[in-house]
Amino acid sequence: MSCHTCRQTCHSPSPKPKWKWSQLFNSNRVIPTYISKKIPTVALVGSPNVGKSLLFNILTSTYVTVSNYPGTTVEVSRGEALIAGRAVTVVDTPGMYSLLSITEEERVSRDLLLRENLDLVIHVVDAKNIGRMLNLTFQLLEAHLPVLLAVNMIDEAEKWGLVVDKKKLETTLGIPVVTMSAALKLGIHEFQNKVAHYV
Ligand SMILES: Nc1nc2c(ncn2[C@@H]2O[C@H](COP(=O)(O)OP(=O)(O)OP(=O)(O)O)[C@@H](O)[C@H]2O)c(=O)[nH]1
Ligand SMILES: [Mg+2]
Repeated sequence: MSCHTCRQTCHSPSPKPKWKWSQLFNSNRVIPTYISKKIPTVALVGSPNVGKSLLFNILTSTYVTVSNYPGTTVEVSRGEALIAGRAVTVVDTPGMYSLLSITEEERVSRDLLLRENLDLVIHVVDAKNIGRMLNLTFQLLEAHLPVLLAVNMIDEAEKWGLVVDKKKLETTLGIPVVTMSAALKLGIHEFQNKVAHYV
């Protein structure tokens, strides 16, 4: 029987739906960013006294919480920031010299780095002691973490007559580098743009 030719005796096929359920789950569909994207998390890590907390305070102006890291008495600050128009969660970690942790603070920072699904790890270093501090950069890279190197305290380095070759660092390390002075708010704009770009 040729159903499509016999119009009286045949049931006409059920009308085609105008849309399919599969269209709702089509990965190519453009979903508004406020539904599809989670807020990225970035962590500020580095040796003690390099300016992590000062940078954290500059970035996070709205909502900040300070709490003990689970099972420890070590405080970790988290804050919401609007970086170059992007909402970002920023974590200020306790000072650490190495991923091979010795102190409780270092253990907390290491656990935080390895357990949290961070979108960007901002390694803050003191421009005056950059050679010594790059050791941690290599460890972070070996741990396959997405690293941005923030060479801070450039104001003090310049007073000492030190010049940081940002481009050379970038090409040698293969990661983004920014030079800045959190205290003088120099290079903050470029820093924010780079963070927003890499998250
Ligand atoms: N001259 C100068 N001083 C800075 C700069 N950034 C931070 N400082 C100063 O360095 C000191 C240490 O800064 P913090 O932000 O507390 O350092 P930290 O990395 O959080 O230190 P820990 O919490 O101990 O790991 C403070 O007195 C800051 O004002 C900078 O770019 N230039
Ligand atoms: Mg601090």
